[in-house]
Amino acid sequence: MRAVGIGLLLVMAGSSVFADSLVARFGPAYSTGGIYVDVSAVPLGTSPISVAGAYDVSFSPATPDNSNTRGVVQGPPPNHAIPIPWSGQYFSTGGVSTETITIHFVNPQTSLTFLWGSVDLYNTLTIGNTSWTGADVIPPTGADGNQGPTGSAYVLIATDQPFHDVTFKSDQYAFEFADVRAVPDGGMTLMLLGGALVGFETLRRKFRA
Ligand SMILES: [Ca+2]
Repeated sequence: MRAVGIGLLLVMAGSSVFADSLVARFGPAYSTGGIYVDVSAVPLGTSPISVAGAYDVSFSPATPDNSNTRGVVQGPPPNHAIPIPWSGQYFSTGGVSTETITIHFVNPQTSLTFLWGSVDLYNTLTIGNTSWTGADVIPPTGADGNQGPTGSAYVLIATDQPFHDVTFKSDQYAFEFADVRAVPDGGMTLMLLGGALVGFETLRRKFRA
């Protein structure tokens, strides 16, 4: 009986009330401020990026790639679609399940926003113990890699667990994203949006196991 009680306590402690929230919409962007991961002037491909005191970007595999098929890319396919309405250079990963792009923020963050698209069901974003896929962004069946304006969405994620690392992964081509920003007021923004969602805009909450 005592063991059962302890077990229940452990289960309750494990099923935390802490939640991660995500909202998504076609536009406009949720923020034009924050810590902006600017790739407009970096070399195409998979060269590591480091901005002192702000962030680092690492690519896995670390094998150099400057063929404009993964890493920092520009323009339309073969292997990626331009996030709409973005122009200029952006990130793209995928093709093999072990391929990832990780952004490490020097200081802990609680909110992230970026333009995701084209959104595919097999795109996965991981922050701490929580992962999101394309199915969390454009419901219910819209995450099909549509390369038109309804296939990309701005997302805003807030968490009560400060994080340093954000990992983008895709089992197939491709997870394309741009305009990545760590923003300080995401939690408040999510609270406000929670009462005023319109159109396809969705609020998803996830609870950590
Ligand atoms: Ca895509």
